[in-house]
Amino acid sequence: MDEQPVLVDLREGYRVLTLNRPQRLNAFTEAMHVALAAALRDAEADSSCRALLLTGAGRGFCAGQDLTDRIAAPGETPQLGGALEHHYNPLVRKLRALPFPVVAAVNGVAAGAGANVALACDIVLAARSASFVQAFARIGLVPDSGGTWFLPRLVGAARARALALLAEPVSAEQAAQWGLIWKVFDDAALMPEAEKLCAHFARAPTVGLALTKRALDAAETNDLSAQLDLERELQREAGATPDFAEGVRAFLEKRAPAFTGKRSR
Ligand code: T3D
Repeated sequence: MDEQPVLVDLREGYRVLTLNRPQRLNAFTEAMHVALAAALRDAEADSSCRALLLTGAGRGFCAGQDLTDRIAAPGETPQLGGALEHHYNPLVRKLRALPFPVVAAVNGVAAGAGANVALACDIVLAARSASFVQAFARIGLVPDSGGTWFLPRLVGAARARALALLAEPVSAEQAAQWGLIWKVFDDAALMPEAEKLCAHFARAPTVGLALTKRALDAAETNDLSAQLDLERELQREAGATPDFAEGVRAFLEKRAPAFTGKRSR
């Protein structure tokens, strides 16, 4: 058993979570899911945490489900629905719903659920040597962890189908050109850039950003009229935060704002 399948590092205003099974390219086990879920809960419960950075130890980001846990005995039928219900789906829902930005620093290959967990993060950065593989088709599975939802929205129907049906790796450069991810950095620059981004978010108007995440997620299903109503409600909430008042004051006083990320006046 791995000592610590997820490493948690506390920084000023944000946390770094590192998937830590490098010998298996950080493939998910039950223990890793449990540790990651606990780390996400702790981050959410900490009011001083205003951003999260998710990365992988060693040369990979995450190779999806650890397939050594899926070797079926003769006559046994694997029950994969349970793993999705109890682990992968709650993980993706939690990443989307966290009330602060989540940055993925994809340091190497991201395959299967590992690729889609990265895509569930708010901003995806990747090392030039990284790649993204919808590996499911190679083993007879369906893209999960939101893959069938994220892919067409991010890269369009034609590319989504080819990626899902062929399971060909996409380089980090190609992923950025297609809009699958935000930016690519030289390998050595990835973590400094990702930490810089999180440090920026740690000083940002956190509540406004959390409400923006909610608005963008809801826009996937709302029609324009419903979305306008939602924007009105979320703007009411954002307008009541101390950070809005500070943002306006700072603008008028021609100085940098000192946002606190606090919820209400
Ligand atoms: O089951 C459920 O709960 C349902 C949910 C499923 C979600 C999923 O994620 S299904 C998809 C599972 N993942 C995969 O199918 C990917 C399998 N891995 C690969 O295709 C390749 O390893 C990569 C493309 C990711 C990287 O290739 P490469 O050549 O850079 O590395 P490698 O040599 O294949 O891997 C290095 C080691 O990691 C190797 O071990 P070894 O030989 O050095 O002892 C390899 O076996 C191990 N490894 C990589 N991925 C996995 C893994 N071990 C277990 N499970 C893995 N997913």
